[in-house]
Amino acid sequence: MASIIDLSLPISTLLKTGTAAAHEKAEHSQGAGWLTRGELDREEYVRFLMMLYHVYDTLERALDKHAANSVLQPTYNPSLLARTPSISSDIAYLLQTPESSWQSHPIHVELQSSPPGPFAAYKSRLQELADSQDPSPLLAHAYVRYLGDLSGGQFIRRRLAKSYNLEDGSGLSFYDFRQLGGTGSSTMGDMKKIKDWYREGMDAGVGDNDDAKAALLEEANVAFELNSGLFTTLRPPTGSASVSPAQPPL
Ligand code: VER
Repeated sequence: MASIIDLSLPISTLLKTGTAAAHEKAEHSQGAGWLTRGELDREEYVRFLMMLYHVYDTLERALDKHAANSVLQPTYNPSLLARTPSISSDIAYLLQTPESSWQSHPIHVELQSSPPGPFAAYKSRLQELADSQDPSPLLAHAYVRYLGDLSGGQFIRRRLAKSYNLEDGSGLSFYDFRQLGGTGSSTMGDMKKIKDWYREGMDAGVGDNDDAKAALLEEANVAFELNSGLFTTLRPPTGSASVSPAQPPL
């Protein structure tokens, strides 16, 4: 049953309540389970990071390009939020290659030559918004990724550290954030402060614009769908009972 949406609420509240069902679906998908339980084969986790690298690269270039947009400007803070550089350094660490050369690794070459449909769809949607007259729906994409990384990401980090032997923190910089207004690493309390700052920024940028609120809510649900799509591209863990037939070696 369609729920009634009260557009007088601030966008931060609308996004949280209006994407709760899509969050539930993404969180409980098979691929999310493999990821969060640290069950993905190490190479498959790297392949997932490579897809995220391109998603963030497309998103963050678009946010740079439209930094002055009034809806996007209050939450535009690449030195705090940008994930492209940290994902690149994690991939290089996990593959034990210099950062300048992971893009020629066979896993990446395969991803580029035959990109899975949902991965291509995610990048296309972001590029379409980057190129459009009204790029403000990019805020919905930034919200879905960054607030997710600042929330569930911290739980995932602990599981990955155990599974892939990364307990000294190397290879996990994707999940690290600087403190708001500082240079040190964020604790969970600092992450909450960043999330509150982000919500305030969204509310300030969107204000009382009901059309913008409705468009952002719709786009945030699209963003969750695109993330669920990415999870469907994950190859089952080779130790899993659901591997049938056996996966070819990477
Ligand atoms: Fe979510 N998430 N999440 N999440 N998340 C929280 C908040 C939150 C969790 C846990 C939590 C995704 O998946 C997971 C998102 C976005 C996303 C908690 C709070 C787990 C354990 C998983 C498992 C994979 C995914 C896939 C996404 C989107 C890419 C957002 C945007 C938020 C903030 C909600 C808000 O507005 O406060 C414990």
